[in-house]
Amino acid sequence: MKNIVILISGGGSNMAAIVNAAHREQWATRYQARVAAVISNQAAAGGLAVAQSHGIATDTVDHKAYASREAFDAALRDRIDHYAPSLVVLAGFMRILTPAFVQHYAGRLLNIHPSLLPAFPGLHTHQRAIDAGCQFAGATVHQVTAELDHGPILAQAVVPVLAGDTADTLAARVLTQEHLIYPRAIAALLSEKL
Ligand code: NHR
Ligand code: GAR
Repeated sequence: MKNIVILISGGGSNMAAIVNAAHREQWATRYQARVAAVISNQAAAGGLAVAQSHGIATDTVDHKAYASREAFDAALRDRIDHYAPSLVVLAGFMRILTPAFVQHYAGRLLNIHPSLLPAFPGLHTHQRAIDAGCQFAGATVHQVTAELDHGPILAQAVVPVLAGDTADTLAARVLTQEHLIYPRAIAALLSEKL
């Protein structure tokens, strides 16, 4: 069985979309793959309870308990490797990862970023898209490399920016598309690896 470990920081709706797709599409029989664990850097992340309700193992590695990014990443890596993952999936994970961490998972580390990369890497993507006068916004699934939000693109979805949009209304429109493309991109990757 191939193990998928999902890293979250918050509500975990992308994580839930992946878990639901894995269940609905029977990834276990189709791809010999399952979501083995959900790990958060925030003990209060709402997604942890959602994962537990699906019988998925959960863990917290609190970045505030570590003196440096390197120390946090080493602890996070230990916790992740406990599950011997074939794939590590960032889903609303909010800590920048060190080059050593990224290197350790090279080729098996994915992220979903809420913009049409290469536009708007980093934070506050929706406000930046509105401020720039963009007529379209969206989300990008990409492989994670040491350079933030710059890895090879696996999937994208586009939504319109509508008159009167705020960062929140645009984020909600983008998020509905994230829930479609992230499970699909992971399934495509799993079937490719068979
Ligand atoms: N790490 C690497 N090396 N490469 C990427 O492409 C990464 C990454 C870690 C996370 C997700 C990313 C996003 O999709 C991601 C991609 C957090 C920040 C950030 O500035 C930026 C981008 C992303 C995630 N984080 C602050 C930090 O100091 C903390 C912000 C907070 O806690 O709210 O780490 O957008
Ligand atoms: C998603 O929109 C995701 O793309 C974004 O945070 C949201 C998490 O929602 N990720 C980032 O901004 C990473 N810096 P979720 O917790 O409900 O999946």
